[in-house]
Amino acid sequence: METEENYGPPRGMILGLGLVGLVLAAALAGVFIFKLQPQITNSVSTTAGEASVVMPSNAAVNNFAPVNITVILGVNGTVMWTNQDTIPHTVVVCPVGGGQVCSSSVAIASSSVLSHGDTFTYSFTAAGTYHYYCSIHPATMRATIVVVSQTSTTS
Ligand SMILES: [Cu+2]
Repeated sequence: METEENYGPPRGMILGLGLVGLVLAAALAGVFIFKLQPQITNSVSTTAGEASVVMPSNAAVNNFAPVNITVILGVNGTVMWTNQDTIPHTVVVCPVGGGQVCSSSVAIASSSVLSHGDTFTYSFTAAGTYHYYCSIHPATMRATIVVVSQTSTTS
């Protein structure tokens, strides 16, 4: 990214255009993936910031989306769930090794009842495989977040 030193246009302009291009490319890629792969089951997000999971329309049948994601500690280890459904849902995160549906007494995070448009955010602080579920629809709304440390993703 440091190859523009000897080119004519001001560096600020190049950086600005580059950033705009990156944002546009990311947005287009996101739309492309969303349109063509709605069944995606495992999403590895490396975008800095919050990782996003939604309860889609008819989530009691359709489950969380994506149902499995992998996030990176220190990059996007904070996950935000958004209820896009018209039916209330919850998020109950079980500890590593705690199973897919754990009791509320051992859960490491539990949302309140989320109505349409409500969000719940949780920041993971340790690597591991975390299962979570909706306490209102525990039989059908079950999903997983794999949290990896940043060092395990650099080569
Ligand atoms: Cu639910």
